[in-house]
Amino acid sequence: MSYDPQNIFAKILRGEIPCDKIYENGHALAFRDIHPKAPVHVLIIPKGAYESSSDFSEKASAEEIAGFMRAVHAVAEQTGVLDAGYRLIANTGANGHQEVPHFHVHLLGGRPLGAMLQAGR
Ligand code: DGP
Repeated sequence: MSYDPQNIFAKILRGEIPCDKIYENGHALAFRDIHPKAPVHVLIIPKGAYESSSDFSEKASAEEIAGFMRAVHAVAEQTGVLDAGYRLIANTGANGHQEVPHFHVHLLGGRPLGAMLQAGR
């Protein structure tokens, strides 16, 4: 699978579609999820064209990875969830239920989130 430059997050990065921006640095952009599942639900995406978590971890430079992770921390700090805690999710591929083929991490918080997954094999 090759990166699709017409995916919705690529359009947000190019400014073709608006977003509720929370934070931006040289390597990452963070904005509120359009369908929030918690009081705080922010998506953090790299500015580079990476389709998934695997693609990003395999191919991104050390600077891109550092910039991305710093953005995750900045969002946690800015949204006030550092002390109470929060959850990071990176849905990847078909079994991971990844809908948008541009790597993104969901940062969720603002209430107790319960167990990570329902039991099941
Ligand atoms: P997933 O690929 O399943 O990890 O989740 C994609 C998320 O992206 C989903 O929670 C909804 C969100 N989303 C989809 N389209 C848009 C959009 O145009 N704007 C924003 N802010 N979020 C979007």
